[in-house]
Amino acid sequence: MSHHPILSGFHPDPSICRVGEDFYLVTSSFEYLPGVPLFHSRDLLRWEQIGNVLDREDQLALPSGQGSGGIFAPTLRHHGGRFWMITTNMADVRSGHLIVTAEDPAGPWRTPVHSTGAVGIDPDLTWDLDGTCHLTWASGRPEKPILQAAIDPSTGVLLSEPGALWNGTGLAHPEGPHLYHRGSWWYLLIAEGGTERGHAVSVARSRSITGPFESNPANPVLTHRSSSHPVQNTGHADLVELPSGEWAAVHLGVRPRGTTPGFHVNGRETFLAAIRWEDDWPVFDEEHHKVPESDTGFDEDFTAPALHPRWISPGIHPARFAVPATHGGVALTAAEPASDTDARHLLGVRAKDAEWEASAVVGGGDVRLVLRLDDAHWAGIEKRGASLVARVVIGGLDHVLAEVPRPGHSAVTLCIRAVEPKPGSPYAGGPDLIELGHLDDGEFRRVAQFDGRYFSTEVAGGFTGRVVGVEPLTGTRVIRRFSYRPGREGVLGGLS
Ligand code: 6LW
Repeated sequence: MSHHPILSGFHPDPSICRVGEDFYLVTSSFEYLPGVPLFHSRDLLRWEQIGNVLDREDQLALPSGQGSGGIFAPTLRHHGGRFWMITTNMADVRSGHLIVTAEDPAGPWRTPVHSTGAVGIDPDLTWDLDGTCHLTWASGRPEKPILQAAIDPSTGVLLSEPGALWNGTGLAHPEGPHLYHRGSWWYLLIAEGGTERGHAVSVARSRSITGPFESNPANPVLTHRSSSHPVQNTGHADLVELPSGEWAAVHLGVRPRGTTPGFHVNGRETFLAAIRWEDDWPVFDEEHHKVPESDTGFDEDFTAPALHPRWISPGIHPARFAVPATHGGVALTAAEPASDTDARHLLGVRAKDAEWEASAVVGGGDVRLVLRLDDAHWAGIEKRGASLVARVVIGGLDHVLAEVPRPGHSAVTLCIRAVEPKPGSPYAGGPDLIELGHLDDGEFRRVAQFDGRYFSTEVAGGFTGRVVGVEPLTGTRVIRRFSYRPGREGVLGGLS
């Protein structure tokens, strides 16, 4: 298996569909807005983000502080000349799943309808050969974990009583169901074991989309549990048939580093596998595709008329507080009342690499460049008045690591780096070392450093991953430029 994800950074619960020669993929987004990032590819290896499905307030509004609530696993399908996306807003889970549709995947997507009466997570839409649409989802109830009902996807109205479809193989948390038709079989693919180190994918088949389903004797068909594989937690897969008639799978995985239990910091990422069919059962071939390292670096001067879809904010659409600045850059207006610890108006991007450097050229006023897992696990370098303040918040701990005079010139380049810890150093057991500082004529000047394990999922918990971005602390502050550079280019070497 290529150890490189096709989507690095926190892009969990992938769902894929194909129209002609074009592949489209969505992932879950939790507390961040816009929700459900959407990607396009023609070779399954290189993906470009073409938007976010839930990019308007009339589609999705999330109260702040959702953390790993908000938008859970989506399913993306194409039927009847239209794209369909279904997911669950955990802040409104009792209303049922949220369904939107569009002709153009880049949008606009319609205002959602809800599958009232179908309560749970991980919804899937599949059309039977007679055109009937079936909603299948995870109930969260161990006695009937996977449920199904016929549905009108344009209204969300259930057209049959929900019924139990399959209980899985007995592992914990049967979820993430998807259905596929091949030959004379219907296949039901699920995730089991929980999204941690025991994660797995299992499959059953039936002559009918409504079952009864028989379990594959070779289950699980994908897992890395109890292995030394560098990619762990593999599970939550979705299959797609290629124009050639071959099949492929996308699934989530994590890349832990450091001492036991291993710390993954960039969330659950999306990986690719080929599918072979043996005795009419799918077999995951993880060695087939050679996935290249993705080019994750970018420089943003905010001159484009609209923000790039990579920009996200917890609990608020970025357009609510980020507007083009008069003389270039982007103007970010602080929340009122601001919070001294919680992200209220953070404009951020997903961290995607083992080593990276993020920098922001900021004008006057108080701003924070922050590396964040959630409101209780973040490290920041703040420009406050005449000082630069390096600070960490971990659980109830809120600690200033160091404070130094800020550089004299009007624009300051705040900088955070994630670097491999030096062997034998006090940080060697962690996944990385977080360095907080600023760039002075391109040279990194460190103000403080901290063990990166405290900004990992194994410490913080949750379903997201690291996000790095800028938060205005007071008033309206201009970010003239933001750059993210992966460390593999060697640009981080040799700096203090
Ligand atoms: C997702 C479910 C899961 O909906 O976690 O562990 C939820 N698996 O499939 C959030 O990713």
